[in-house]
Amino acid sequence: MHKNVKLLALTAAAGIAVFALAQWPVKGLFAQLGGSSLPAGLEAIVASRELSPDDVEAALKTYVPPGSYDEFLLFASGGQAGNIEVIGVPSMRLIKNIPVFSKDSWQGFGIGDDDTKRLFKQGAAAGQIQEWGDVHHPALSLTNGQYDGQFLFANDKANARIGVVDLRDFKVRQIIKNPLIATNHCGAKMTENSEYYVEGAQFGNPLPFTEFSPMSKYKENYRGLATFWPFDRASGKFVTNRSFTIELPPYYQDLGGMGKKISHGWVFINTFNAEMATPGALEGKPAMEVQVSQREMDYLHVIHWKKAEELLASGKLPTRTISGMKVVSIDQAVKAGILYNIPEPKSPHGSDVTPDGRFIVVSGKLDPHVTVFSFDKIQKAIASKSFDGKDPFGIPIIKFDAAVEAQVELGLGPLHTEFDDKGYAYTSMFLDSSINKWTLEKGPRGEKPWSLVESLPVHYNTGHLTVAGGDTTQPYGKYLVSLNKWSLDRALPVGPLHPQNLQLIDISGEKMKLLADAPVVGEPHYAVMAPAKIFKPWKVYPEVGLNGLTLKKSATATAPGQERVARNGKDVHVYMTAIRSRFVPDRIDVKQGDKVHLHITNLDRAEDATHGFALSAHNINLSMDPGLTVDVDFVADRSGVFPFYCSEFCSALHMEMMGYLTVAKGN
Ligand code: CUK
Ligand code: CUA
Repeated sequence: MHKNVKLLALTAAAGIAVFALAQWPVKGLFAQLGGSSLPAGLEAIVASRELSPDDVEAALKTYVPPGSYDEFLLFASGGQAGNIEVIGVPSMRLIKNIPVFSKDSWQGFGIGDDDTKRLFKQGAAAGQIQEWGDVHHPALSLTNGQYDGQFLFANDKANARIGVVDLRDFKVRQIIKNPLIATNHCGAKMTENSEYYVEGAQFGNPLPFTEFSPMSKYKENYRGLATFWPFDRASGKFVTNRSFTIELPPYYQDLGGMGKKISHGWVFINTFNAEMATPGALEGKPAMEVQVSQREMDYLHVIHWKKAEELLASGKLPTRTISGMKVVSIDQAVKAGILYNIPEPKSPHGSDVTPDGRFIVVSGKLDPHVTVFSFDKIQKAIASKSFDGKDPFGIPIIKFDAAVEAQVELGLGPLHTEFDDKGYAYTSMFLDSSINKWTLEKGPRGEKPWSLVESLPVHYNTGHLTVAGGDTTQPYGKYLVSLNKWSLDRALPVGPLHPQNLQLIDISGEKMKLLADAPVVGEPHYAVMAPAKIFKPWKVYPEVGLNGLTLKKSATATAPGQERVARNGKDVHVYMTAIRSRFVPDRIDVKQGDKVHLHITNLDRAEDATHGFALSAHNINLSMDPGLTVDVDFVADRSGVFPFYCSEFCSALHMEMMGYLTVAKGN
């Protein structure tokens, strides 16, 4: 069956080739395949759909026949939708949504269950539960600088939080909130062996942000920072009480590039607003966009975190505790030789380290070049104290000329850079709306070093781009996805809010080739892409009665035959099971004012036999994957009769999988 499909595709390609020979200028694929005969019908399809040879090639390259799988998985940030979308490449089909900071009623995430309540509580900001997030930078866990397929991390820019997704079941296990800062940005990048997740602040604020200080004291009292959160692979969690923070100036810390191989132990975080401007439009101040673009140069923070870690371990680096966080002051960091600045051109954004760890590529949004710094030169400059004075906070400024390796003129609005397996770099050009391919120190095909090779238009205003493995020590290459901010004419009109547009680009050949448009939900920022085969997710949970958050046997798991209702004063505990196609018990009779604790165990062991639990008028929908026990608490505060039912169509008798909650009037 499968073989036949492939055979058909091949014959189709060959057939189309003949047709193409007759109709269009012959190129690439068509030239190679010419001479075969065209199966009946295909010629008509190509003609009626007005497909060009390029279209047909793109179709054949992205087509994944029904029942077959994609080669890569793309984890794309959903931006202010607070989620991560899992997309198959090359088909660009959406395979899964992972809710991280925002609710998702399909997965019963945040729709009443106790586990999400606990998660959201971990992520409370200034004491308030936040039910959404702004995901910018997904990151995969690393072993020796390469994706290991175990964990996925995502930052929430809006609330300075980080979520951990366990890739055994593609679910969130932990949300942590940085108590010092209101917003974060850089982070989302792991050190080489997932020792630390590095979180950088975005907008300056007093430390902690819950302390008020007037704007007029911005320089004195506001700060930025970088927090190093140790990750414990065994428990799959951040060990928050072992974190350390390096205080930074109140410039806006932006993207960070993580050192690799020879530069392992260092992180390179760019900043903007070295002007330290503050808003005040009504007081006659220029707009922030004007104030923040005054200077020719901002600063790239160069941080030796490995040395900080060692000095902290031996008690040689003094810290103070703020809001429970261990903080190294700027002064101490400078004294210890773990913090430097390098000037970087106008409104920097991306900071990306080459796979060999030798170069750091930064892009100034208002500079037509990308600037390439050499790690080796940075080390020499530090050793020989090749400094250009200090910034207003006493941080030594490494001489630009002493650190720079090359400036490559690429065009307008360079943002982010990634690398392929052949030695090329690719930069997203926001203003030019293109992906620009360029050479590093060697042109893989004999091109000039440090020079633009090719520019491919994208639609439109690309933000990030991602190459498969493009931020690791060993990129896979083959595909590049451009994550575009505007879509304009790229999708059928569906109202003034357009879908965002991802574009798949084939980078395996000499020339880049645009293969597909893929509209998505939410603002796409960064994405990471890895071969599907490195992921080994469970098909069902390994045992029955697991708690979905701890993955340990739930204290409230209920075995078949053990279903019961246990009343203790006003607390009513219902130990329920779900199996195709019934709930036991299927009637819950309580009095108004009772507190109901439902504990539902899905006894099914079959793959995909998920049950839902939707309770009318109580804002509750649970999703119980096979093996899970899910808990929900609520007060039966209104009298009435409320049906509940399974909200997953699980069997022929799914419609009958229901019950009633009856609430008698209290007295
Ligand atoms: S940022 Cu969105 S395009 Cu938050 Cu990574 Cu550059
Ligand atoms: Cu269980 Cu439908």
